Amino acid sequence: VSERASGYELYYWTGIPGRGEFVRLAFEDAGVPYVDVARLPEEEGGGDDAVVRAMAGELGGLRPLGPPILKVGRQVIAQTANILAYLGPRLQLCPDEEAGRHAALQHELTVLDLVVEAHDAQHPLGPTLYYEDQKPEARRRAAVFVKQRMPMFLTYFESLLDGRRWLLGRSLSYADLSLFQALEGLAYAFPKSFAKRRIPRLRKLRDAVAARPRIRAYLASERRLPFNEHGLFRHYPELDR
Ligand SMILES: N[C@@H](CCC(=O)N[C@@H](CS)C(=O)NCC(=O)O)C(=O)O
Repeated sequence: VSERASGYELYYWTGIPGRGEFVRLAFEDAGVPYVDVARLPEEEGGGDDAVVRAMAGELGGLRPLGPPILKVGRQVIAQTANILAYLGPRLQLCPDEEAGRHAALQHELTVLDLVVEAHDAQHPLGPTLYYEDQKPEARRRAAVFVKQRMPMFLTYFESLLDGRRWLLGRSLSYADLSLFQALEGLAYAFPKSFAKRRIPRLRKLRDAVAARPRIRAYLASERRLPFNEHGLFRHYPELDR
């Protein structure tokens, strides 16, 4: 199947893994081709302008507030968890039955809550101010994040994995891939605090995802964007104490 023929078009900013990465990991693990539209050459319709146009409603359908945005035929779907709930059964990355689908979505939303708190720990006054303009507030909020909130989320996920390989049991779901990405992000942003957590099952899950053949190939490819100080997870050593 050529990328175009699979019909999946992802719109996300070019310079950061961000929330687009949760969607990419699902496609990559499933081995289903997708077009990462903004990362095409500009003469082929790529560039961040493609995302801006999608946010302006040029794809049709419901106008999304922000990326990631998925276009499938004439359907346009936004909100990370919503995109994954749509893709889950189609990519065989969650159970088909209703209870299982909602369990996967519940885990996904919890992972994304953690992601938002990690981001907000570094931007407590909101995303419109630069980190440099909210450093004292970030120092206070990040201290609470690494001491209380991050451990609370990690302990919760660790306890879910008691006697299970994946969040839903024997089969991997898109929520496991997202949890992997959240753990990678926390290890990047708060390396010292993260290293101190006693979370053997989560570390095993992280290694198990990274070792999946398609994910391993993806992580080694140029498609995988490194974390950096423009994204959701940033490394500011002064906030990692
Ligand atoms: N809850 C939404 C959040 C979407 C969102 O905030 N996207 C960011 C990029 S990660 C964005 O650029 N939003 C547009 C803006 O804030 O201008 C989701 O999970 O998709």
